[in-house]
Amino acid sequence: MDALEATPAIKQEIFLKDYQPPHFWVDEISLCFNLGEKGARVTAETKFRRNSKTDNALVLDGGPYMALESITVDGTPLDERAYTVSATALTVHSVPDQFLLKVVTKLDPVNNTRLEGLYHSSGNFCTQCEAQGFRHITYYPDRPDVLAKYTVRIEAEQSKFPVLLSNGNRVAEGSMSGGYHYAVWEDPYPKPSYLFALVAGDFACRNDHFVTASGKHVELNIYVAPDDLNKSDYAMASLKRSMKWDEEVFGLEYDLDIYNIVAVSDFNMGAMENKGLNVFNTKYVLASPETATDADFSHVEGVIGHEYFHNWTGNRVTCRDWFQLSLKEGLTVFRDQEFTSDMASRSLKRLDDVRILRLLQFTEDSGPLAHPVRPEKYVEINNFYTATVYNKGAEVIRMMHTLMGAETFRKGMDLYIGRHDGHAVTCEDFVVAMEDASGLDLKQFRLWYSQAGTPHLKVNITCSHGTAKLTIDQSCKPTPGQPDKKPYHMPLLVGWLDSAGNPICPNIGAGGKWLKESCLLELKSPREVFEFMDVPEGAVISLHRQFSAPVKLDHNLSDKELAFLMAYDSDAYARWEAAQQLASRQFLSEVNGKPLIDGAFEKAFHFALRDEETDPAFVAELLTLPSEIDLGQKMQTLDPAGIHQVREKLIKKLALENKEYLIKRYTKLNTGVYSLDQTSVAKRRLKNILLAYISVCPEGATYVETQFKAADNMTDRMAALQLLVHSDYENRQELLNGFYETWHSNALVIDKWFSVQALSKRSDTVEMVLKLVEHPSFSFKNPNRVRSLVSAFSMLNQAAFHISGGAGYRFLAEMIVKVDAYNPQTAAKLVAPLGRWQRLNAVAMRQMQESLKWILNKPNISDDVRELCLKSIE
Ligand code: 0A1
Ligand code: ZN
Repeated sequence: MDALEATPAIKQEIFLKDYQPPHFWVDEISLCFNLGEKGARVTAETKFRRNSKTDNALVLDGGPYMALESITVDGTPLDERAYTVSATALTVHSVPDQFLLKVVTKLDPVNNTRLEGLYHSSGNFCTQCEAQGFRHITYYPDRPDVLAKYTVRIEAEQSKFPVLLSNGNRVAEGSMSGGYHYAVWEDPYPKPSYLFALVAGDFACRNDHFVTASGKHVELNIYVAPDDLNKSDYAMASLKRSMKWDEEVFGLEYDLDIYNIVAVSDFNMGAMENKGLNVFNTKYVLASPETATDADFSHVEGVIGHEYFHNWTGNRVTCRDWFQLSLKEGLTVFRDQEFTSDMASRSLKRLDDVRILRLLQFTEDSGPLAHPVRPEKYVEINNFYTATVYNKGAEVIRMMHTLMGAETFRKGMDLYIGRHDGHAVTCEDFVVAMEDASGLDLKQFRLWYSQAGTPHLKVNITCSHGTAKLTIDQSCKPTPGQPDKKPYHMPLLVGWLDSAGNPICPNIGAGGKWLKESCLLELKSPREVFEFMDVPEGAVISLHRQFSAPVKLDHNLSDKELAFLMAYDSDAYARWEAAQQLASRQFLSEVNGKPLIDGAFEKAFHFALRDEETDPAFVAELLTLPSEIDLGQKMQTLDPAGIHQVREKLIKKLALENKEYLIKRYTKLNTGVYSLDQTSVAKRRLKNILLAYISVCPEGATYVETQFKAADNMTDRMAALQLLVHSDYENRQELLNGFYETWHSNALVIDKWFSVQALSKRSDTVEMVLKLVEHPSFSFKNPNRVRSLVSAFSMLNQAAFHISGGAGYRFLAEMIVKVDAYNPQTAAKLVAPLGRWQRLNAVAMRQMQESLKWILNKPNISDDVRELCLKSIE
C-alpha cells in the first residue's frame, strides 16, 4: 500500500488512567440566551469554587465556532493579558478561590450543520450537548463530574418562537419590548453540562399528566410540528407506561413537576435525555398507522422508555468521565429492553435484541474498531457511542441479573442509587454495589468491562449410561491492543427435553443450579466440565438459553437434534437459534459446493409453516432465514455474491415446495381490520413473511401488488413495497414513483422510500443508489436522510455494497467526505463498513483500503472521521 500523503497530526488521545478530578467546582450557573435573526448572544454567570489548595489557572473548554465578546471576574472586566483564548479553551491565568465569572459569547446557530451545541432545525432553536456540545455555547468545565444548578433565561421573538423551554421548572415568563418575550427556567437538581437543553420555536403541544405512586402530579408535554400533533399519542401513552413501569419494577419515581419532550427533524442520534427536557429525533416520537410500521411503533416505545429511564440511571446518578459511558448507557439499554419485554412479548424482544447485538456489536468486536465496554482511550468521544458501549454493555448488566436473580439485582440497584444519588460515578461503583447486595464475587466478571472481543464457546456433549458430560472450552481472539485474553466469568443457561419434547430436569452435581426449567452453569475456567445424571434415552440438551451470555457458541448437536429443538424447545431463543443453525448448515454446505442431501432444514420449515399452535410472530421468526450478514459471519472467507445466490435459491425452493400452503395461510391471515394489538401485530408479521416467499413464485406479482394497493397501514404497504423493489415486476418503477408522489411531504416516510431502494436485492442497486443521491429530496445535511440511504446500503445490503469492481466502496467513501463537510459526527458513523476488509478476497481488500486512503488524503477531514479511518486501515 502506498504511504499516506502528509496526514495532519490528529487530536490527542485521552486516557482513562490519566483521570484527575477538576481543579474547580461550579455551584451555580445562570445563563441568558438572546436569540435573534443574526445569531444568539449567551451571557453565562458561573460561580466557581477551587477544588484544591493549588494555584492552578482556570482552564475552561470552548469551541472554535463561538466568539468571546466580554469577560469579567467578580464584576471586573479582564485585561487582555489576564486570559488566553484558543480554538478549544479559555484560560484565565489567575483567579481567587471563589469567584463569579461572567462571559458573553456570540453564536451562529443557523449555520450550525454539525448539530451539536445550539442549532436550528426547521426554523426552531434547539441544543445537543452530550457529549461535549456545551463548550460550543459558552466557556465551561465541560465534563460530566462537574455538577451545577442551572437557571436559564431565554429571550426570543414571540411570534416566531412562542415556545421557550429549558430544564427543570418554569419560574417566570413575560413580554419584552420589540415583540420579544422571555421565560426563566430553574432546575433544582445539580447536573453536568451535557444534560443542559434549550428549545425555542413554534410547536404544537400534546398535553397530559401522570400521578406518581406517592401522589405527585406531573405535567407531561410532547412538542411537535403543528401538522404532526395527530402522530404523538403513541409517544405519550408510551411515556406514561414508562413512568409506571419504573415505579413498579425499580421503585423509581419522577422527580420534577414537568416532563417535556420536543421532536426535531435534524438530530445526530435517536434522542437525548436532558433533565426534564428530552429532545427527540422525530423518528422516535411520531407514529400513526398510516405512516409508521409495527416496528416503528415498538421503537418509539423503546426510545421514549430509554430516555425516561435515564432520569435515574444517567441523570440522578451520572458518569464520572466519558470512559464510564456504559455505566449509564448499558444499564439504561438493559432497562428499556426489560420494559419492552414486559409491555409486549419477552421472547420476541430477546430475539430482536440478539439479532441487533450480532449484527452490530459482534461485527464491531471482530474488526479494527473493537474496544472494551469501558474503553481505555479515545480521540473523539463521539466515536464511542457504539454498539459495544450500549448493547454489549446491556448484556453485561443482564449477565449480572442472571447470576444473582431478579430480586437480588433489584437490591443491588437500590443500593447503587441510594449510595450514589447526586454523584458522578464509575462502572466499578456499580459492580461494587451489585457485589455488596448479592455477596457474589465479581472480580473475574469485571473483565467484561476491560476486555474487547466476543468470546467463543465450544461445547462437546457426550452421553453414556444415562450420564451426559458437557465439556465447555472458552476462548477469545485478540483484538487491537489486546493480544491475550483471560477467561471470562459468565452464566450459561441450559435445559433438557425428553424424547417427546417435554422439559425435564436431570440431576446436576456440584457446579449447576436448576432455576425452573433451565439450569444455571457458571463458567470461569478455559475448560469447564459438567455432568448431568439420570438423563433418559433420547433426551436432547438445549444450550445457551435466553442467550445468557454475549458469546458465539458451537456444539456437536446433530441436524436431527437441532430440528427437534426447533420443533419443541420451550426456550424461545434456543428454539429459534436451532432453526437458524440448521438453515446455516444447509447454506454453508451449498456455498461450499456440497448440496445437503437430507434437507433437514426443509423438513423443519415445512413443519413450522403448518404450526398453528405457536404464536404467529414466533412462527414468522422460525421461517425467516438467517440474513446474508449472519451467514457471512460464519464463513472464513466472506463470499457476499455466493451467499446471496444460494440464499435466493433456497428461498425459491422453499417457496415453490410450499406454494399452495403459503398462499392458503397468507390468504387466511390477510383479513380483518387494522389494529395495533399484539395479536394483530403478530399476524401481520407472519403474513408479510409468507408474502415474501409467495413473491418469488410465478403468481407473486399479483399478491404483492394487490397488498401494496389495498394496504390501509404502513406495515403492509412497506412490506409489499420492499418486495416490489426487489423484483423485476413490470410496473415496479411506476408503483415506486406513485409511493413517492403520495408521501413526498412526510419526511419519515420518504426516508423509508430511500431505504427500501438501498436494500434492494437487485443487481443494479448500486446504480440506483448513485442516482438517488441526486434526487431532489436527498440531503447531505439531514442525518435521517443520510442514514436511510447510505447506512442502509453499506451496513445492511452486503451483496450490493461488496459488488465486484468496488463501486460500493467508492460510493461510501464519497458520501463520508461529503457529509463530513457538514456534520462530522454523522459522517464518522458511516465509516465502519469500509474497515471490514479482513475476510474479503485480495482485490476487494485492496479496493476498500484504497477508499479509506482516499478519505484520509482529503484536506480538512474531521478528527471524528480521521480517527476511525486510521484505525480501519491498519
Ligand atoms: N444519551 C443519548 C444518546 C445521545 C448521545 C450523543 C448525542 O449527540 C452526540 C445525542 C444523543 C441516549 O442514549 O439516548
Ligand atoms: Zn441512552
